[in-house]
Amino acid sequence: MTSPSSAIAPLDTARIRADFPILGTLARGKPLVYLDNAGSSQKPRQVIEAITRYYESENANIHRGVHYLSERASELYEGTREGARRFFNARRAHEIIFTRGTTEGMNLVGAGFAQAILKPGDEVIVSTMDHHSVIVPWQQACIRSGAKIVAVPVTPEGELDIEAYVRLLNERTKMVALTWVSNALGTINPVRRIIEEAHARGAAVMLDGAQAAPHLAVDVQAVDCDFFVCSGHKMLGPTGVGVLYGKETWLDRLPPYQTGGGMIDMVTIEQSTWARLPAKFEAGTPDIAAVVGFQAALDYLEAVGLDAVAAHEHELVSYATERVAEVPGLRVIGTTPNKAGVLSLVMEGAHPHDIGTILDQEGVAVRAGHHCCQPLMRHYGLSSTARASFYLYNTREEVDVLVGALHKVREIFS
Ligand code: 7TS
Repeated sequence: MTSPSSAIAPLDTARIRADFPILGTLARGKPLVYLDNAGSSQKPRQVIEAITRYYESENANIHRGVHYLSERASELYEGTREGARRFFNARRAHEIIFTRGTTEGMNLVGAGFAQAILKPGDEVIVSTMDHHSVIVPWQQACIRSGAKIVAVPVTPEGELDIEAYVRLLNERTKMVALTWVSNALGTINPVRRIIEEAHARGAAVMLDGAQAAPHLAVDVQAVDCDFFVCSGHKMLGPTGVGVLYGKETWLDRLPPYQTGGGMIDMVTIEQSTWARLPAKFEAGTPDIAAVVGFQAALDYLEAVGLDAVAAHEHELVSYATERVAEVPGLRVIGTTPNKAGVLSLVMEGAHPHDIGTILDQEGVAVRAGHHCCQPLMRHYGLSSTARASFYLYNTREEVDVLVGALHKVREIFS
């Protein structure tokens, strides 16, 4: 595996764990070993307290009232927009749109392209390793607009076939929508190269950052993506909030996704004009408390440092990869050296759901299933895998518990 810079100090996991009340839970009578972080991360006290504080002393609707609380709530909400701008290094705060999460952001842009950009004969590129929340919105955008959808193939190690990608690009390609970090394999895709190749042919690029934002430092200007989406709940934040970043020039070209209060300029019974960015894409009352809590999550990640998080996960996944090799009949799916903290496993003679259930009896939480990546599973001739996914609060000792539990699975199914 490629090693992270040795200059990065190791994380103080004991101190970090003390911030996460849920990690003290007993699951099935055993200390919880939470390894379903790609599904959703746990929340530090700082996030939980920000949400409580909001409801106890800051709650009102935003952008509407002239009163004290409404001003306070609006300040907090817009403060997070600026916080997210800084966190992802967007040029302008109004290029940050709050959504419910990755899925909603992808649908917003897909629907806008179907309505305003895509024409019959145009092409959209996705990849075989993408999450359904990339594939399905773009597939539907293509069905609606008469454009054609094509997919970049995946190599046996679980990397994108970049030569095949370059061959798929042509002057009809309008959009390349891809997962930055695979939730099923952990593969970190070479997005800089992917974007350069797309831009050279005039295609826009939308990155699914659901698994990138929690685990590595994201700089949207440095990678030069046109759109980027992520989910707060996977990066220590609450459910109900996500970020859509879009370059101003692109967001200005897209029609609103939802209409109603807060997103208009002028309304008559027959027609309406739209507010400027970002309001144009934020119809109705958003999940204000979640946006407030999200800022506390960004602050937490910033204080720990994304480079330190990435190095910690790299260390854990390398150790886990070594240790699971001891378990007879166990195979890791996705073996590229350049991967984030995801370990997808299959075992001869044992169904992934059985693996998940037996691990659960040991207090170990993993996910078993297709991970919303059916085309990828089909590529491997599998219906599902058992997936352990790591985060900043996980430890080597927890990897040892996982490996011990996998040995039990082996005994039961041998
Ligand atoms: N893209 C990727 C790469 C993801 O991992 C997920 C969620 C999504 C998009 C969708 O995010 P949402 O917040 O809008 O639901 N992935 C997973 C997972 O791997 N297990 O549960 C959810």
